[in-house]
Amino acid sequence: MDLKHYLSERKIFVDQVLDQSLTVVNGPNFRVVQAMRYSLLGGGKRLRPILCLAAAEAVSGDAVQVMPVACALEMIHTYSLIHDDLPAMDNDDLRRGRPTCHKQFDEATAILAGDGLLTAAFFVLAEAAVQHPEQATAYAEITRLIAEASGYQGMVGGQMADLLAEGQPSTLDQVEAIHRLKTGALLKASVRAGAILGGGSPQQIEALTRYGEKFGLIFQITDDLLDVEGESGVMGKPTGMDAIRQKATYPGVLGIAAAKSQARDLVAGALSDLQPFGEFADPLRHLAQYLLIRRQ
Ligand code: GRG
Repeated sequence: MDLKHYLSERKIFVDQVLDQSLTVVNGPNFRVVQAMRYSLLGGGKRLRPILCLAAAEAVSGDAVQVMPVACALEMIHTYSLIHDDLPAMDNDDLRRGRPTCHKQFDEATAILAGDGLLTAAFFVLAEAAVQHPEQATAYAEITRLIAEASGYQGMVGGQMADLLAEGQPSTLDQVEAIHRLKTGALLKASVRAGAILGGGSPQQIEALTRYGEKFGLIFQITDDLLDVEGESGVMGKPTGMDAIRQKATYPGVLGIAAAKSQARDLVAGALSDLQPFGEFADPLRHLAQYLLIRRQ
């Protein structure tokens, strides 16, 4: 299959629905919606929505029904990037090739834009349950899953641990524990949510969740490697920042060669999780392999 074509088709679909899900307003809330749209619609690979769609497709599910979940995942991811870029956290000026939200607007607006996107995500999930009462239990289960993955038991908890680990010597176990929460939890939840809403059997949901867990780790290892070896022009953000901030990273604790080898082993494991699935899981197979060669 042509992964590039698949990714660009899905990205167009996701971008259209995101655009419709957050329309321009003329009221007193104009500025915060403008900032939310600036960050939400200003680029990004749409990896979490695409993983969710691809997992639903792997169990022969309906992509349209999954779209509210895909949108919610991207809203939560974008909120996390806006807040991560703030001066109180990573203090970054560039994101997705453009000024970060607080640079384009101001800090207070960026905090509110992040808050607005986080709450909008849960509005979109609840609205889907209201509009599709026959699927209300599935949407409720997914809402719980996404809340857990993005909150203190997941991404927020991982971000806290990551900040605390700055400048401290770390072991591989510590790095893995941080990244399972900070980045891995939402990626894993993206796959699991697609599998649940797509109507997968319990065995299929568990197999895809194992795939999603490995995907999260591979993503973070390759993200850390890109920070060392990537080109900032291609990535739309500065590189070399992990070393400057003394972050806990895979290449930092393992070295570059061993980090690459660990990523390759995890891809092999992810492919074996997909073994029981037919060709409908090809996008997930190619996505895992793509992580090893991605440049952004
Ligand atoms: C502020 C609660 C809170 C959490 C922030 C996700 C995160 C936690 C911080 C982002 C910092 C960072 C660069 C983490 C490395 C992994 C990561 C999430 C990279 C960005 O995700 P991509 O590559 O971004 O999917 P795009 O722009 O393509 O959507």
